[in-house]
Amino acid sequence: MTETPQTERSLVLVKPDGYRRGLTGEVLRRIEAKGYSLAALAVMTPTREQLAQHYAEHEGKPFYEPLVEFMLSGPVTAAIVEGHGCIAGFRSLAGATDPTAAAPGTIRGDLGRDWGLKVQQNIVHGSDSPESAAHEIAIWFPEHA
Ligand code: RTP
Ligand code: MG
Repeated sequence: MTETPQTERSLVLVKPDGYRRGLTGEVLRRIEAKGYSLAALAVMTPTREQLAQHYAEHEGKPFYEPLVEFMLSGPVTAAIVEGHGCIAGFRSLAGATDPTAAAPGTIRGDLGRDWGLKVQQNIVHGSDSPESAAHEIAIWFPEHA
């Protein structure tokens, strides 16, 4: 398949729960099976500073501190996903934030569950708009910003 250049990009993370559970390959498989491309891929241990920037919109919310601690709990895999419509398309693949409510067929619906913790551990993150994607790509892949 060919695609015109200047296609859309999304920043996807396989969060520490996905990494620990060995689901990184399964998430990447679903992204590729959908037809999107991986433009960059790296396993990394995020810093508190990166997470403060990434989750700035949630600062002050009750789940903010547990969310940052959870994201610091182990490696994540960061990816730049590429393809027309991939921002909405990946969020559709991911499913609802709450894995209990997420539809079967989605990553969170098929592979996630409520573990009774302070914050939802829901396997993946995906940018929610072109503006967030640009902001998040600059945080995780400054060389691709
Ligand atoms: P994401 O940013 O990770 O793609 O997820 P999202 O848009 O579906 O969810 P968002 O509202 O942006 O929340 C960011 C992450 O915070 C955790 N969260 N836990 N009440 C809770 O336990 C709760 N609320 C939010 C989740 O890990 C969520 O993905
Ligand atoms: Mg979000």
